[in-house]
Amino acid sequence: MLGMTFAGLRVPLRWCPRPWAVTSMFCMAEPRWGKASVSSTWRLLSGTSIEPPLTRERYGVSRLPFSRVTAQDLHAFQQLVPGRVVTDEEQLRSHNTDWLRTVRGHSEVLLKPESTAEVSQLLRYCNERNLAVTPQGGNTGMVGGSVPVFDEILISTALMDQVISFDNVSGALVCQAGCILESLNQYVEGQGYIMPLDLGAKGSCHIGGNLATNAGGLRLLRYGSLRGTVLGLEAVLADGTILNCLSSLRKDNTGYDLKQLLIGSEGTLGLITAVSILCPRRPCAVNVALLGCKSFTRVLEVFAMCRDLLGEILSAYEFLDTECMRMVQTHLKLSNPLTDSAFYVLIETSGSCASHDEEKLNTFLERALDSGLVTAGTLATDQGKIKALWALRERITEALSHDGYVYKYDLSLPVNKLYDLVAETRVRVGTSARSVVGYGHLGDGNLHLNVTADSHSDTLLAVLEPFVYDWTARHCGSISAEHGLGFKKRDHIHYSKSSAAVQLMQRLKHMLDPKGIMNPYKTIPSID
Ligand code: FAD
Ligand code: 2HG
Ligand code: ZN
Repeated sequence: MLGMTFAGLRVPLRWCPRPWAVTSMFCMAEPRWGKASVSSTWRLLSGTSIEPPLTRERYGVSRLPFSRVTAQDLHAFQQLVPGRVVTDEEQLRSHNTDWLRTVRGHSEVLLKPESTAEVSQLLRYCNERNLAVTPQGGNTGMVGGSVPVFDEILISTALMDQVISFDNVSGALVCQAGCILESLNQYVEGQGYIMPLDLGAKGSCHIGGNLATNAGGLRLLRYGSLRGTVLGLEAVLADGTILNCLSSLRKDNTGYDLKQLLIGSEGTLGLITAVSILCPRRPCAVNVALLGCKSFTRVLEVFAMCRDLLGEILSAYEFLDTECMRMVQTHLKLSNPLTDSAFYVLIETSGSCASHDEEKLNTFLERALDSGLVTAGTLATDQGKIKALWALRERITEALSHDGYVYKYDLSLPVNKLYDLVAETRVRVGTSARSVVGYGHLGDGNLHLNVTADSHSDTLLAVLEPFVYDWTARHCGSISAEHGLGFKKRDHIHYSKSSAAVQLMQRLKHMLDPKGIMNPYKTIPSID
């Protein structure tokens, strides 16, 4: 029986009789895949029911000269999607406001197509009439891209939720864009596979929305970005043209790879209607450890050690600071299984051979403790405990939304500089913020810097911006690692992209959507 010292205890690896609150538990765990219910993240998690001011008022935006919806338009929509034209103000309310409750439009109509043909007819009509449109999936986006700024027509993928095919030899899943990520994961799990992406919003976000934002999430370290795992997609362009690139081939170098244009385009180039995606095999041995570190330098050293000693079985390396832990404890009543630490690291391993993973994990944990890089830790033993550990990381966003108004920054930075920005921001804002927290996908070099305050304040915003963007550009980072630009960040694109790149984006946009009806005011600055 292997054993090791951890938090001063010598604990055999397969032995874990202690209650969850005890810090040292070394056991190989059941996979965490599966069982999770399709909870509505939107309903469960959004922090406050208070409506934000209208976007046009808070941000002083001018409406572009699109047509306004008339009774005749509503009649035409009824012909195209009978019984699926929503105009009731109460029903529209949650679709007009983002999950964070920071931006609000005033669309008067939401359309719910069920098929690609219906989307095509709707967009052709809107384009001819010069009516602006906002595609909407689960409305969990973080940058204000999923809700209208003015009265754009909402086109929801909620009723496009059918799996089209699944190849249980290759793992290629083809489905409509409105399938909820968590439902898809449950579906493919039944066949021995998992989805290549996972995020805290899985209970609400749609796979089409995931592609449209090129969502990263918790499995990117292992399975890579959607740009690699998406095999094909189908989209409808502004004029109603159906672009069928729904291939399930691993290799296809015939011409330009058009799907890549749509991935991460945030509804500005077309509406994604179907997706073909490669699912990895469900790993049969999954372990999750939560470790405490005294400093961020140690977090980095543990990461290097992890990569050396865990190699191919490392599937997530996430970090959170002590302020994040305080947030989930205070607002969500989650319990910290460790003694207080300045930093916490959540490590997941996934492999196909439990004994092999066990051996590797033993070596790693032993070294991490002996070297003093880690001060405390716990290894989850079963599905419930694995979920409890993940909750401490996954639910930070939700906890923050209970803390007040949240200023969010989602940055890619060289890992050795990553936490310096949090420390500098803390000093800079002083007492004008409630909290400044840092967490994220450290294994991917992705920092989530969040600042909470009593309410939205232009003064605090001016303290934060352009400081955060300048700092990021100076360190050769990206101002949008995984959430996109949406409404809130589009005018900051120049911090991360050259003028030549932005101009080419504008020309592509103009070519695909000459009237600019697709999600206006978002992602790239308009040409004028
Ligand atoms: P929406 O929010 O509805 O839309 C997002 C954007 O995509 C909008 O611009 C919209 O117009 C466009 N869009 C939506 N559907 C389509 C379509 N079919 N065709 C064209 N355009 C479309 N993101 C990460 O990257 N990593 C994370 O770890 C992560 N965790 C999160 C955790 C929580 C609790 C929350 C609330 C959000 C999180 N996000 C994360 C944000 C993330 O972008 C989304 O959750 C998700 O990818 C958006 O999907 P959605 O269906 O909700 O899209
Ligand atoms: C996460 O990694 C999400 O939890 C959300 O990307 C990050 O709320 C945030 O800033
Ligand atoms: Zn993230």
